[in-house]
Amino acid sequence: MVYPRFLCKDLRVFTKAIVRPPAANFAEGLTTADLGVPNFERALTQHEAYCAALEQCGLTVTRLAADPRHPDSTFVEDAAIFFGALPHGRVSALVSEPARPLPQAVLTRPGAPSRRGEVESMREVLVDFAPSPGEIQSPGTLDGGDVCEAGNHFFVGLSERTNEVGAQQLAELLAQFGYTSSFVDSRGLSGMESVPGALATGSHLLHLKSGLAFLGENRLAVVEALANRAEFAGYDLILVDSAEEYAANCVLINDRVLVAAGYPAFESKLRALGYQTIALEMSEFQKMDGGLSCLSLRF
Ligand code: CIR
Repeated sequence: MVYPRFLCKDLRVFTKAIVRPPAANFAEGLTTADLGVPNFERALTQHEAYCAALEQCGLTVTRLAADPRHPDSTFVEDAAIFFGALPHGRVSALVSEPARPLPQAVLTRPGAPSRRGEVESMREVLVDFAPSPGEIQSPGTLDGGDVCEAGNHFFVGLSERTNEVGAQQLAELLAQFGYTSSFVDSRGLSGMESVPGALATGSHLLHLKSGLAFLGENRLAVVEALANRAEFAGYDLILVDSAEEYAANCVLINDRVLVAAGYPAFESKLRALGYQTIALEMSEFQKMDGGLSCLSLRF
Protein backbone atom coordinates (compact mmCIF):
# COMPACT_ATOMS: atom_id res chain seq x y z
CA MET A 1 0.00 0.00 0.00
CA VAL A 2 1.27 3.48 -0.83
CA TYR A 3 0.71 6.05 1.87
CA PRO A 4 0.54 9.77 1.21
CA ARG A 5 3.72 11.57 2.23
CA PHE A 6 2.24 12.79 5.50
CA LEU A 7 1.57 9.22 6.59
CA CYS A 8 5.16 8.07 6.06
CA LYS A 9 6.35 6.17 9.08
CA ASP A 10 9.06 8.64 10.12
CA LEU A 11 6.71 11.61 10.09
CA ARG A 12 4.51 13.03 12.71
CA VAL A 13 0.99 14.11 11.82
CA PHE A 14 0.40 17.58 13.17
CA THR A 15 -3.04 18.85 14.11
CA LYS A 16 -2.37 21.91 16.27
CA ALA A 17 -0.08 24.90 16.55
CA ILE A 18 0.53 27.58 19.15
CA VAL A 19 1.66 31.02 18.04
CA ARG A 20 2.11 34.40 19.69
CA PRO A 21 1.96 37.52 17.51
CA PRO A 22 4.76 40.03 17.97
CA ALA A 23 4.18 42.79 20.50
CA ALA A 24 4.59 46.44 19.54
CA ASN A 25 8.05 46.48 21.18
CA PHE A 26 9.19 43.42 19.20
CA ALA A 27 12.17 45.43 17.88
CA GLU A 28 13.57 45.57 21.44
CA GLY A 29 14.34 41.84 21.34
CA LEU A 30 17.75 40.29 20.87
CA THR A 31 19.38 40.41 17.50
CA THR A 32 22.79 40.14 15.89
CA ALA A 33 21.44 40.86 12.41
CA ASP A 34 22.46 44.01 10.64
CA LEU A 35 19.31 44.23 8.56
CA GLY A 36 17.64 47.29 10.06
CA VAL A 37 14.79 47.82 12.51
CA PRO A 38 11.72 45.65 11.87
CA ASN A 39 8.50 47.35 10.86
CA PHE A 40 5.83 46.31 13.36
CA GLU A 41 2.85 46.56 11.01
CA ARG A 42 4.65 44.51 8.39
CA ALA A 43 5.64 41.95 11.02
CA LEU A 44 1.98 41.59 12.02
CA THR A 45 0.98 41.09 8.39
CA GLN A 46 3.71 38.49 7.90
CA HIS A 47 2.68 36.75 11.10
CA GLU A 48 -0.95 36.61 10.00
CA ALA A 49 0.11 35.07 6.66
CA TYR A 50 2.16 32.53 8.62
CA CYS A 51 -0.91 31.58 10.69
CA ALA A 52 -2.99 31.24 7.53
CA ALA A 53 -0.34 28.89 6.12
CA LEU A 54 -0.50 26.74 9.25
CA GLU A 55 -4.26 26.54 8.79
CA GLN A 56 -3.75 25.62 5.15
CA CYS A 57 -1.62 22.71 6.39
CA GLY A 58 -4.62 21.53 8.39
CA LEU A 59 -3.64 22.83 11.83
CA THR A 60 -5.91 24.40 14.41
CA VAL A 61 -4.00 27.49 15.50
CA THR A 62 -4.09 28.83 19.06
CA ARG A 63 -3.12 32.49 19.03
CA LEU A 64 -1.77 33.65 22.38
CA ALA A 65 -1.93 37.29 23.40
CA ALA A 66 1.06 39.38 22.41
CA ASP A 67 3.39 39.81 25.41
CA PRO A 68 5.26 43.11 25.54
CA ARG A 69 7.03 42.03 28.77
CA HIS A 70 9.09 39.75 26.56
CA PRO A 71 9.90 41.28 23.17
CA ASP A 72 11.23 37.96 21.82
CA SER A 73 8.14 36.00 22.89
CA THR A 74 6.79 35.73 19.35
CA PHE A 75 9.52 33.10 18.88
CA VAL A 76 7.46 30.56 20.84
CA GLU A 77 9.46 27.59 19.62
CA ASP A 78 12.29 28.41 22.01
CA ALA A 79 10.23 28.06 25.21
CA ALA A 80 8.90 24.50 24.80
CA ILE A 81 9.31 21.27 22.87
CA PHE A 82 6.45 19.00 21.87
CA PHE A 83 6.74 15.39 20.85
CA GLY A 84 4.49 12.34 20.52
CA ALA A 85 3.74 10.17 23.53
CA LEU A 86 4.76 6.89 21.99
CA PRO A 87 7.60 5.44 20.00
CA HIS A 88 6.34 6.10 16.53
CA GLY A 89 4.69 3.36 14.49
CA ARG A 90 2.49 6.24 13.52
CA VAL A 91 0.98 4.76 10.43
CA SER A 92 -0.48 1.78 12.24
CA ALA A 93 -1.58 4.03 15.10
CA LEU A 94 -3.39 6.27 12.67
CA VAL A 95 -4.92 3.54 10.61
CA SER A 96 -6.15 1.31 13.37
CA GLU A 97 -6.55 3.50 16.45
CA PRO A 98 -8.71 6.57 16.16
CA ALA A 99 -7.85 7.76 19.68
CA ARG A 100 -4.58 9.70 19.59
CA PRO A 101 -2.22 9.90 22.57
CA LEU A 102 -1.74 13.19 24.36
CA PRO A 103 1.31 15.10 23.21
CA GLN A 104 4.20 15.36 25.61
CA ALA A 105 6.12 18.55 26.20
CA VAL A 106 9.24 19.91 27.84
CA LEU A 107 9.57 23.45 29.12
CA THR A 108 12.96 24.81 28.18
CA ARG A 109 15.36 27.09 30.03
CA PRO A 110 16.42 29.59 27.35
CA GLY A 111 20.08 30.42 27.18
CA ALA A 112 19.43 34.17 27.00
CA PRO A 113 18.48 35.41 30.50
CA SER A 114 16.15 38.02 28.96
CA ARG A 115 14.01 35.19 27.57
CA ARG A 116 13.62 33.05 30.70
CA GLY A 117 10.33 34.71 31.67
CA GLU A 118 8.75 33.39 28.47
CA VAL A 119 8.78 29.93 30.00
CA GLU A 120 6.46 30.92 32.85
CA SER A 121 3.85 32.15 30.37
CA MET A 122 4.31 28.96 28.37
CA ARG A 123 3.77 26.86 31.49
CA GLU A 124 0.26 28.33 31.80
CA VAL A 125 -0.44 27.66 28.13
CA LEU A 126 0.69 24.03 28.28
CA VAL A 127 -1.92 23.17 30.92
CA ASP A 128 -4.43 22.86 28.08
CA PHE A 129 -2.25 20.75 25.79
CA ALA A 130 0.35 18.73 27.69
CA PRO A 131 -0.49 18.86 31.38
CA SER A 132 2.68 17.27 32.85
CA PRO A 133 5.58 18.75 30.94
CA GLY A 134 9.18 17.88 31.69
CA GLU A 135 11.45 20.78 32.44
CA ILE A 136 15.05 21.78 31.81
CA GLN A 137 16.69 22.67 35.12
CA SER A 138 19.56 25.00 36.03
CA PRO A 139 22.43 24.92 35.23
CA GLY A 140 21.05 23.45 32.01
CA THR A 141 20.07 25.83 29.23
CA LEU A 142 18.21 24.85 26.10
CA ASP A 143 16.36 26.74 23.35
CA GLY A 144 13.75 24.93 21.28
CA GLY A 145 15.46 26.24 18.15
CA ASP A 146 18.28 23.81 18.90
CA VAL A 147 15.99 20.78 18.86
CA CYS A 148 15.37 19.06 15.55
CA GLU A 149 13.06 16.06 15.54
CA ALA A 150 13.87 13.50 12.85
CA GLY A 151 11.39 10.66 13.24
CA ASN A 152 12.20 8.85 16.46
CA HIS A 153 15.57 10.54 16.75
CA PHE A 154 16.34 14.07 17.91
CA PHE A 155 19.32 16.19 16.93
CA VAL A 156 20.10 18.63 19.73
CA GLY A 157 22.36 21.56 18.93
CA LEU A 158 25.02 22.76 21.34
CA SER A 159 25.04 26.48 20.71
CA GLU A 160 25.48 29.82 22.41
CA ARG A 161 22.02 29.17 23.89
CA THR A 162 22.01 25.42 24.62
CA ASN A 163 24.66 23.87 26.83
CA GLU A 164 25.68 20.25 27.36
CA VAL A 165 23.77 19.99 30.64
CA GLY A 166 20.52 21.15 29.05
CA ALA A 167 21.00 18.90 26.03
CA GLN A 168 21.68 15.91 28.27
CA GLN A 169 18.59 16.63 30.38
CA LEU A 170 16.46 16.75 27.25
CA ALA A 171 17.98 13.53 25.92
CA GLU A 172 17.08 11.78 29.18
CA LEU A 173 13.51 13.08 29.10
CA LEU A 174 13.10 12.00 25.48
CA ALA A 175 14.58 8.57 26.17
CA GLN A 176 11.73 7.92 28.62
CA PHE A 177 9.41 8.05 25.61
CA GLY A 178 11.53 5.87 23.35
CA TYR A 179 13.40 8.57 21.43
CA THR A 180 17.13 8.60 20.80
CA SER A 181 19.19 11.80 20.62
CA SER A 182 22.52 12.97 19.36
CA PHE A 183 24.22 16.28 19.96
CA VAL A 184 25.50 18.53 17.19
CA ASP A 185 27.97 21.18 18.22
CA SER A 186 27.19 24.23 16.12
CA ARG A 187 29.39 26.64 18.05
CA GLY A 188 32.13 28.49 16.26
CA LEU A 189 31.04 27.68 12.74
CA SER A 190 32.49 30.11 10.29
CA GLY A 191 32.78 30.64 6.60
CA MET A 192 29.25 31.80 5.97
CA GLU A 193 29.27 34.76 3.69
CA SER A 194 27.82 38.15 4.37
CA VAL A 195 25.45 38.22 1.45
CA PRO A 196 21.74 39.01 1.58
CA GLY A 197 20.57 35.40 1.69
CA ALA A 198 23.17 34.32 4.21
CA LEU A 199 22.11 33.77 7.76
CA ALA A 200 21.22 36.93 9.58
CA THR A 201 23.94 36.10 12.06
CA GLY A 202 26.52 36.31 9.27
CA SER A 203 29.18 34.11 10.74
CA HIS A 204 27.47 31.59 12.96
CA LEU A 205 24.28 29.64 13.52
CA LEU A 206 22.15 31.06 16.32
CA HIS A 207 20.43 27.70 16.68
CA LEU A 208 20.91 24.29 15.10
CA LYS A 209 17.67 24.69 13.17
CA SER A 210 18.99 27.92 11.67
CA GLY A 211 20.93 25.54 9.45
CA LEU A 212 19.07 22.22 9.57
CA ALA A 213 15.57 20.87 8.91
CA PHE A 214 14.18 17.36 8.79
CA LEU A 215 12.00 16.77 5.76
CA GLY A 216 10.88 13.19 6.33
CA GLU A 217 11.84 10.23 4.16
CA ASN A 218 15.33 10.25 5.67
CA ARG A 219 16.02 13.74 4.27
CA LEU A 220 17.68 16.71 5.90
CA ALA A 221 18.07 20.21 4.51
CA VAL A 222 21.47 21.48 5.65
CA VAL A 223 23.74 24.46 5.18
CA GLU A 224 27.22 23.71 3.88
CA ALA A 225 28.85 24.28 7.26
CA LEU A 226 26.93 21.30 8.67
CA ALA A 227 26.89 19.06 5.63
CA ASN A 228 29.91 16.95 6.50
CA ARG A 229 28.96 16.19 10.07
CA ALA A 230 29.20 12.54 11.00
CA GLU A 231 25.85 12.87 12.78
CA PHE A 232 24.10 13.22 9.43
CA ALA A 233 25.80 10.32 7.66
CA GLY A 234 23.14 7.97 6.38
CA TYR A 235 20.66 10.76 5.63
CA ASP A 236 19.96 12.15 2.19
CA LEU A 237 21.12 15.75 2.39
CA ILE A 238 19.49 18.61 0.53
CA LEU A 239 22.24 21.19 0.43
CA VAL A 240 21.22 24.81 0.87
CA ASP A 241 23.35 27.09 -1.31
CA SER A 242 25.56 29.52 0.59
CA ALA A 243 23.63 32.50 -0.83
CA GLU A 244 20.37 31.03 0.49
CA GLU A 245 21.34 29.84 3.97
CA TYR A 246 18.40 31.52 5.63
CA ALA A 247 16.11 29.14 3.69
CA ALA A 248 17.46 26.12 5.58
CA ASN A 249 15.05 26.91 8.38
CA CYS A 250 12.04 25.43 6.60
CA VAL A 251 9.22 23.47 8.23
CA LEU A 252 7.57 20.26 7.07
CA ILE A 253 3.95 20.20 8.22
CA ASN A 254 1.96 17.20 7.07
CA ASP A 255 2.05 17.30 3.28
CA ARG A 256 3.54 20.77 2.82
CA VAL A 257 6.78 22.61 3.52
CA LEU A 258 6.82 26.21 4.68
CA VAL A 259 9.78 28.02 3.15
CA ALA A 260 10.97 31.60 3.41
CA ALA A 261 10.11 33.59 0.29
CA GLY A 262 12.97 34.78 -1.88
CA TYR A 263 15.13 31.66 -2.01
CA PRO A 264 14.27 30.21 -5.43
CA ALA A 265 17.07 27.68 -5.77
CA PHE A 266 16.15 25.95 -2.54
CA GLU A 267 12.42 26.06 -3.22
CA SER A 268 13.02 24.57 -6.68
CA LYS A 269 15.04 21.74 -5.16
CA LEU A 270 12.18 20.93 -2.83
CA ARG A 271 9.61 21.05 -5.60
CA ALA A 272 11.75 18.82 -7.80
CA LEU A 273 11.69 16.28 -4.97
CA GLY A 274 7.89 16.40 -4.95
CA TYR A 275 7.27 18.67 -1.96
CA GLN A 276 4.45 21.19 -2.06
CA THR A 277 5.88 24.43 -0.76
CA ILE A 278 4.28 27.52 0.75
CA ALA A 279 6.59 30.53 0.53
CA LEU A 280 6.22 33.14 3.27
CA GLU A 281 7.67 36.62 3.62
CA MET A 282 9.89 36.65 6.71
CA SER A 283 11.88 39.87 6.34
CA GLU A 284 10.77 41.47 9.63
CA PHE A 285 11.47 38.35 11.70
CA GLN A 286 14.81 37.79 9.98
CA LYS A 287 15.83 41.24 11.23
CA MET A 288 15.45 39.81 14.74
CA ASP A 289 17.36 36.58 13.95
CA GLY A 290 14.10 34.62 13.70
CA GLY A 291 13.13 31.99 11.17
CA LEU A 292 9.98 30.10 10.19
CA SER A 293 10.23 27.30 12.71
CA CYS A 294 10.57 29.60 15.72
CA LEU A 295 7.20 31.27 15.13
CA SER A 296 5.16 28.25 16.19
CA LEU A 297 4.95 25.14 18.31
CA ARG A 298 3.48 22.33 16.25
CA PHE A 299 2.06 19.06 17.55
C1 CIR B 1 16.64 35.55 19.96
O1 CIR B 1 17.76 36.03 19.70
O2 CIR B 1 16.47 34.77 20.87
C2 CIR B 1 15.48 35.98 19.11
N1 CIR B 1 15.62 37.35 18.71
C3 CIR B 1 15.36 35.10 17.90
C4 CIR B 1 15.04 33.67 18.25
C5 CIR B 1 14.86 32.82 17.06
N2 CIR B 1 14.47 31.52 17.44
C6 CIR B 1 14.72 30.42 16.75
O3 CIR B 1 15.38 30.46 15.73
N3 CIR B 1 14.26 29.27 17.23
